[in-house]
Amino acid sequence: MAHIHLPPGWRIGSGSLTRETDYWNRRRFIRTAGLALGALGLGPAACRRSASSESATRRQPADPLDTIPDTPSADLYPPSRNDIVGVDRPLTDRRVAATHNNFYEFTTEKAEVWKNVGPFEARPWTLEITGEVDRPGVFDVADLERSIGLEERVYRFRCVEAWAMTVPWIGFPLHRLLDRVQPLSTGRYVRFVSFDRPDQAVGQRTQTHYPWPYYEGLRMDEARNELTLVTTGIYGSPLPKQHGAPVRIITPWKYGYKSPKSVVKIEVTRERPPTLWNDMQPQEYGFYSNVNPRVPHPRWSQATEELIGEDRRVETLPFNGYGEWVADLYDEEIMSGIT
Ligand SMILES: Nc1nc2c(c(=O)[nH]1)N[C@H]1C(S)=C(S)[C@@H](COP(=O)(O)O)O[C@H]1N2
Ligand SMILES: [Mo]
Repeated sequence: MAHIHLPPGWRIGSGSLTRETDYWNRRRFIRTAGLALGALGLGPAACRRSASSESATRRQPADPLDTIPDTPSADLYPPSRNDIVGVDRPLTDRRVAATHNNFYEFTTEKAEVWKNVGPFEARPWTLEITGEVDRPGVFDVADLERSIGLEERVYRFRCVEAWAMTVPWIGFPLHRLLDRVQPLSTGRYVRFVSFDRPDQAVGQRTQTHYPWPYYEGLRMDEARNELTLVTTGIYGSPLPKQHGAPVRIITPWKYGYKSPKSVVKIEVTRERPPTLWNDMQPQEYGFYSNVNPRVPHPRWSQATEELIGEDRRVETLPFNGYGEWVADLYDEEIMSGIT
């Protein structure tokens, strides 16, 4: 089968490509006409934008690390490291991580995301917390960082495409935030919604076959697990925009797409919320999406992974190595297939 839109360096073993985008790129190829019309329809928005003032941050960044927004809570960085979770791998190079991103609101080209985030205004930022909670509210992210406090945690991170990195995230456990809003006993799941700003995110304008905004979800016990991190920084600094500034979720035992970036809303729900990748491709992406070397993706093996920037492959660990923290949350049925 012909693969369209090949990025360099992502052929694995058999020559099959391990990309979440493949399916949709094939569809896009077929639907070129429709896409072109979609792009034309965005003319007026583009005109409006060029009329507004072009500040330095809106231009194409000169450097991949030139994408950290002005952060009112910058004085909190770097916080001290919390070592309750050990890690046995060297840290991924900071620049490698900052130039190898999945953030489809901008582009599906990993190496190009940082070049496209200039117009994205990531600070100031508010997070709405709503749904089955006693004290819903709209919270300023800098206020949350200051009042809850920050810590650094080094976690392995595993994308479903079989690449992995090891990075020092900064943030606080999601359970601390949930305690603030006091979920009701009817709240059994947590839903996350990313931003919807086509005027600031070129991929949201041009890739109209994705159901923006990005949405994800966790079961309440997963959300309250000690490992689940509300993440506002990486490598000692606030998050660069390409990593999901100013606030994203990290669940290190799950495939990377369960870590929504630039989240604007957290909703506690009674029912299991739909998730973007599961809605688009249920045969390939489930709700739980725990890292599991036993269950291959329909288009590639999950037995090993490539450490980005290191040019080597290692065996994939069940739950990405975090089984002692999370294995008891799941039964065999959840772990036996694409769930
Ligand atoms: N809003 C949003 N969140 C997202 C994505 C995305 O495209 N949009 N991609 C996901 C995927 S597939 C991965 S692997 C990680 C990548 O995070 P990183 O670029 O910081 O390494 O972000 C996840 N969160
Ligand atoms: Mo991913």
